[in-house]
Amino acid sequence: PAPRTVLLTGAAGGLGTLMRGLLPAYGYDLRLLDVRPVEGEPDARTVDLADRDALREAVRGVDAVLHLAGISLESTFDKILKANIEGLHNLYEAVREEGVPRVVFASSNHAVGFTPRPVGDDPLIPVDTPRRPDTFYGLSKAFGEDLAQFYWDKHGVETVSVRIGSCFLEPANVRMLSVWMSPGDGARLFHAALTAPDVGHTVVYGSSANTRLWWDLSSARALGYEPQDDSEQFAEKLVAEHGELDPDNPDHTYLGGHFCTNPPVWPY
Ligand code: NAI
Ligand code: 15L
Repeated sequence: PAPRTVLLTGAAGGLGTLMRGLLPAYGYDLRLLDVRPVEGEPDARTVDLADRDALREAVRGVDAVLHLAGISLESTFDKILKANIEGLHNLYEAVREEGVPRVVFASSNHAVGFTPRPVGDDPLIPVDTPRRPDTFYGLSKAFGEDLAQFYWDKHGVETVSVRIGSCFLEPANVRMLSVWMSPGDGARLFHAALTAPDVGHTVVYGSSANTRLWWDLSSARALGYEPQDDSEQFAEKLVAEHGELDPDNPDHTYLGGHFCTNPPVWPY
């Protein structure tokens, strides 16, 4: 049966806000959770991923968890350890104990950020490319994918790990022309990840069908995802502003872009 009640963690964040706007149209009844209050949502649960009891209560009775909560930029190892590594373990323990069948995990392109971007006729980057995290943040996403595999093999909890590119209203730079996921395609992909049968643990890249794509979307398409958008509509303006990808610029060498050299830092 298609999941109906979904716990959306990280509901106060940028992607959480976009998805709580878009996913109800697919028939989901969203239960919201974040460590911060969620604006305009008095019923949202204010819960830290460190709080195992509250997590267990939050996942009770849901059909799936869309897990977006956590530190979404670079930080100290200690902070990443708490929120993204221990926090993820706490969530999966709650899911296992309460018998929730599926998690959709917001992984990131930064789990493979030091992979050279394809140039010319290079093949698209496959999902089974060796992981090459570009930050402690990316390292926590690589751990998260392994944790998801472990909970499938050991406990039968299914996960789709989505290596999200850049999900914002518009791509903000030339690199994002390759990795952009429109919010509409984000909702389509999460819906596919929540509903496709027998996913075990599946890793997919999360982006639109961009003309300048760097990675292989076939595992996402195999879930039933049909992207509708292409960042190319923004290319002329962005290229005029910033120029094409410069092969001498280290920020343009790797998939993870400036996360490899000078990552944006989590402000809290
Ligand atoms: P965000 O930083 O706007 O939202 C993350 C949310 O998680 C925040 O509202 C924050 O309060 C919450 N959070 C942080 N620590 C928490 C804790 N200990 N307990 C409970 N809640 C906690 O990030 P954004 O952009 O919305 O991303 C959502 C998820 O998707 C993150 O896991 C991020 O790593 C991942 N992602 C996002 C991408 C994007 O393009 N937006 C790209 C790749 C991955
Ligand atoms: C991420 O993983 C970040 O959470 C998001 O804020 C973007 O910076 C994105 O990657 C990106 O690579 O553009």
